[in-house]
Amino acid sequence: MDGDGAIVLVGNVGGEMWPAFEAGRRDEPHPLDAWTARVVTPIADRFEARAIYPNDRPHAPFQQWAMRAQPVHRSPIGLLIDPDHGLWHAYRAALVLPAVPGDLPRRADRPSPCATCASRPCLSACPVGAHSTTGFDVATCARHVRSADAPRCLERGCASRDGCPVGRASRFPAAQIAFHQRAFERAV
Ligand code: B12
Repeated sequence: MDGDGAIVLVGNVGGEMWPAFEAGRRDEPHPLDAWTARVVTPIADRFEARAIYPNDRPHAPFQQWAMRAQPVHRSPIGLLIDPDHGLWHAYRAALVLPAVPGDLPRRADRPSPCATCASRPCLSACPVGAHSTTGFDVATCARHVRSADAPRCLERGCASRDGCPVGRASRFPAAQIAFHQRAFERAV
């Protein structure tokens, strides 16, 4: 971050977060956001940091911060792609630190896996063609997700995200995929 401070991003990769969330989950609105805040707040307090969350308004530029922090790149479908974990990662919080710690890891320099992907299955996998080189047609996606039409993207997850061959070992478990799809269905 420019200026005196630093931003540390907190994220999840693959399914490793899910058992901890399931164990700490409560019956409350936005349970993942609420659980994240319970986990992150004491850490932020310890470092005298301010916590920002991806769904805070106005939206903070998490993807831009992430591209500065680690070798992730914009994929053709908008999600950032990680060379090892593909599309199976997300951001849960950002800690705004009052000073730059001396031991922050340097950003590694690795090319985007999309640069050598000729077939671009992420752009052709959507059953209703919601992803294209011109952007993401949210309304078309939402209509299909809410319908009873096959494939049932609501339970099975986004076919475009799943169509990417990179980082398959980090694919989210079924329960995590279904949770995020239901949240997406409510958001759009
Ligand atoms: C609004 C939003 C959406 C909207 C997008 C609306 C639209 N017209 O495209 C909706 C609700 C549709 C959406 C959907 C999803 N989203 Co979303 N979304 C956000 C959110 C909350 C704000 C984006 C924003 O405006 N940021 C502010 C600008 C200034 O910051 P930015 O970094 O520059 O943001 C850029 C991106 O938004 C990008 N962008 C443009 N078009 C699209 C389209 C898609 C699909 C995505 C993901 C990004 C994207 O352009 C912006 C400008 O540069 C971010 C969190 C955040 N705070 O960034 C998550 C975020 C971008 N989403 C994320 C995810 C994972 C998803 C879903 C896969 C959720 C799911 N179902 O599991 C889906 C994708 C659905 C699909 N089929 O592809 C992740 C991406 C992680 C990654 N690896 O990159 C983020 C970062 C949240 C997180 N917790 O990590 N999302």
